[in-house]
Amino acid sequence: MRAVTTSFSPPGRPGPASVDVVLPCLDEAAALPWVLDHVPPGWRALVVDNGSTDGSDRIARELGATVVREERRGFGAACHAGLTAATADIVCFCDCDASLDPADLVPFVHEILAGTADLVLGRRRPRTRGAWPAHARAGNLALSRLLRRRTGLRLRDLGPLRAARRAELLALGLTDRRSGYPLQMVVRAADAGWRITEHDVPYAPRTGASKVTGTWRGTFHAVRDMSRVLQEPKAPAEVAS
Ligand SMILES: Nc1nc2c(ncn2[C@@H]2O[C@H](COP(=O)(O)OP(=O)(O)OP(=O)(O)O)[C@@H](O)[C@H]2O)c(=O)[nH]1
Ligand SMILES: [Mg+2]
Repeated sequence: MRAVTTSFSPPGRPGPASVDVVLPCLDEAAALPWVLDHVPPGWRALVVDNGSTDGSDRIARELGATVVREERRGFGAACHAGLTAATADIVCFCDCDASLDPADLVPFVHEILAGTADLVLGRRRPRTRGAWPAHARAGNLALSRLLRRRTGLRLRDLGPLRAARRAELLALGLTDRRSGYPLQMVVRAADAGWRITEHDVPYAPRTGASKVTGTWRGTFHAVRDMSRVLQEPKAPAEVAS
């Protein structure tokens, strides 16, 4: 079983940091061994399962992960259940389909610990032509433009690989429980004045069957949920006392 704390600390910052990695999981039995093997030593893997029928929960448990059960379907419901269950200072998110390497989160966490960013995002760089369907890539680019109009942020992706501090994430009060969750996190963080950075990460073809952006139905729901998030009014600025 993996320990909860990790021994690294950035230069000039002594002491261990604790990191939990939230891994939303719906029928990812084939990908789980690779994903969990790439979680950096000392970090805790929180696999959030809701009704997988391929034994994902059992496999995750056998491989040493902590399994969180979330009855409600939806990507956001899974991510938020993981965030709520986390106890570490820093929480990371990573898809559980082996398209992204959890080890790529290490420099993200260093950046948070160094105090140079509040939210670090991975910009997906496809390794092969099939890794990221054209319609998903185009949709993501369009969303990035809308995000820029809404917040002024110049991001080139809204990637699912990310790191931030747990208490601050909870304080954002995220409400979306479906595909809009990752976008709502960025919009609210930007509105709250967070420093948000983006770094390239390799993006591989997923292991196992596509569920969201690889299908038209999934893409339709994602666009609908995200449009809703972008229509949310900006939270009123806090009155200085
Ligand atoms: N627990 C839980 N996990 C989910 C749910 N929907 C998606 N996931 C997981 O969230 C991660 C991202 O979903 P993906 O299906 O990879 O979505 P995507 O990357 O947009 O598209 P594809 O890879 O083409 O399916 C994966 O690890 C899924 O297993 C859900 O309703 N509940
Ligand atoms: Mg995927």
